[in-house]
Amino acid sequence: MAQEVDAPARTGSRAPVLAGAAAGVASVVLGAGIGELAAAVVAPASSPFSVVGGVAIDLAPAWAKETAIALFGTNDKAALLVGIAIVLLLAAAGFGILELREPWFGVTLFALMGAVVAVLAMTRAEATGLSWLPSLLAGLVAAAAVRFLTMLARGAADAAVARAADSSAPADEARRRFLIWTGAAVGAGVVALIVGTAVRAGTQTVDAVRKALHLPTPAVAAAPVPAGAQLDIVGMTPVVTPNKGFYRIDTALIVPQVDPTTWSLRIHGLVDQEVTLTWDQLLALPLEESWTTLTCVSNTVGGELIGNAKWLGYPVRELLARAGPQAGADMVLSVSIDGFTASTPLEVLMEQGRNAILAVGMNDEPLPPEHGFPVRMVVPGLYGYVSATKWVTELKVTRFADSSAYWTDRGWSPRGPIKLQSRIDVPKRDQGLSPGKTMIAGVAWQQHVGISKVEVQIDGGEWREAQLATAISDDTWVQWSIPWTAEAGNHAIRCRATNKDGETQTEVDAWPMPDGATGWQQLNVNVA
Ligand SMILES: Nc1nc2c(c(=O)[nH]1)N[C@H]1C(S)=C(S)[C@@H](COP(=O)(O)O)O[C@H]1N2
Ligand SMILES: [Mo]
Repeated sequence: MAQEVDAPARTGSRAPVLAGAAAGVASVVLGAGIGELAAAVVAPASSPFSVVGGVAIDLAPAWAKETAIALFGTNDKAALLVGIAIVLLLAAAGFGILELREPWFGVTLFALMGAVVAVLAMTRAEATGLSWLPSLLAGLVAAAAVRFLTMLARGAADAAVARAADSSAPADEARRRFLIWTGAAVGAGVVALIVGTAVRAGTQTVDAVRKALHLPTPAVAAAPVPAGAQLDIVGMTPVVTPNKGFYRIDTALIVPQVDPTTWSLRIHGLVDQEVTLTWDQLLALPLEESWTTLTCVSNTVGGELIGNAKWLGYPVRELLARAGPQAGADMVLSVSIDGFTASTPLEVLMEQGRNAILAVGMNDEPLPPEHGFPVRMVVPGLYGYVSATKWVTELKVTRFADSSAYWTDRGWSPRGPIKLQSRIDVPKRDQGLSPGKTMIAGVAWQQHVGISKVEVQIDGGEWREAQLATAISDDTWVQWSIPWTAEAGNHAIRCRATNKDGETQTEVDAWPMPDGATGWQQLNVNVA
């Protein structure tokens, strides 16, 4: 009997594993909450979660990004954060169990974890002088909490043993104390997390500045959407994508908050003279409107990472001409405030007939924050990863041989002209169809080349030519439709486009990696 009482008093090994795990989890929730709250106050772009997430995004191999987008689409960021939270909770449970067995081990691991994330925070493009603080604080708070909670857990275990030996010993007082403090740690952590998120949304947002903005009247207005560009077919994709529904792809876990009054663009590198442009200077220039359809290189055949908007901006070629690109330069590396970069061929940006712009407006509004406010690049005919830099602050004139961009370093092609593609939008994949007359319709695109023909094939039969709607321009997608008398049964619908150079979309399937997907979309429908 005496032995049984002694053993736990010395080492606490009687305390159940579950108590250690609970202590660890509660400690990390408290630490993370305090860390996020501290970040909201001192370094909003360096919250511990966004640092870890940012590092994970930058280190992730290309196939992992592809898989994430394939599985979660534009919810890939939420999925990443949930993944990080799960890993963190599991690790914390382990640290708690360890601390219970071997005092100071869990404490050390939590403190170390905080220190590592603090160091990582200082390596990020968003780093400011205090970016290390939130993560270090998070680690230290979690370390202190796990020390305290495991001491309570040990006390509870000892009390239980003592009570088993002597039924007159005090009841579950120690156990209650452990549970109350563990619950309090979780509660305080969750509250800190919520308050931190609210504080960040309140203080960091450029929304107020953006809402108060009035963009200048364009010097060159875009022609209105031609009558007949939008097919009147139920379920048809809008030919102009509303800003709210526009696909979003970027590596930013927290949307960069860039104040236009402090924004500037620096053009440097292989140029005769460096040029710096402020927001006021940019808005004072004769701005031009243009219609351009953006497409992501990660878009799979039949995918939805494509959208069309009316952009307002200033031609990049005019700004580059001021700087004077030097002989030998063949690339412009556009740099975002968050460290993202894109490599665009210099000759494409200098082309007279190409609406390659520094955009400030999207569909008659200032750019939405998640689409690059205050300034981004838009280049018709190139995938977004090599042209459409959001929150852009720098244009470095250089050579493909000397510099490489964010995705090129991760295995994607340095150049990314958009490939010829077409998509079936109606009927919808899961739409029930009854036998009889119906319409098949969709969109086709190869920006800056243009579409001359779309054909549709049912069940491997003859290719029939669809009717093209009026295109807004060769820089946008175009809608198409074809009538079909559907008979009962299962059917396979395929489509393929031909561009204005006379080339027809290849049947050969290719994955998005490294320079864009190819192949014919096939939609299987059941008519009953
Ligand atoms: N700063 C920054 N700009 C970026 C990216 C990014 O990750 N960071 N992604 C690019 C990619 S891959 C695409 S497809 C387009 C998408 O623009 P959107 O989100 O406005 O649709 O932005 C481009 N610009
Ligand atoms: Mo993209």
